[in-house]
Amino acid sequence: MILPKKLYFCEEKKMKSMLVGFALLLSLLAFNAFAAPDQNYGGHFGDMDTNSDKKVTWDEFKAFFSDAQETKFQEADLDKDGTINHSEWHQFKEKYGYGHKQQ
Ligand SMILES: [Ca+2]
Ligand SMILES: [Ca+2]
Repeated sequence: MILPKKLYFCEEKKMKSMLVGFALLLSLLAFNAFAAPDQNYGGHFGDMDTNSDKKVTWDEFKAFFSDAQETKFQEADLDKDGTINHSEWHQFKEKYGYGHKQQ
């Protein structure tokens, strides 16, 4: 079926407003994800370091925390060598108040 040109134009406009709506919805979802409370990164270093090389890699980190954020990993990696060592981990936990519950 061949549509008149004017109708094509209408459809295109509709598509555009749908796309705008979709983009709005996506940004709302993104905002909600951002506003959601942080995961509690209160793990013990030894539990995260599954191969016991005294370094926690991103792979170990995300295996330990199911919804780990890479930004948090990078933040904890103070010397930016791509792994988290014991002291970096403690500084990270202290900064956010994770852990240090049992004393
Ligand atoms: Ca390790
Ligand atoms: Ca590091």
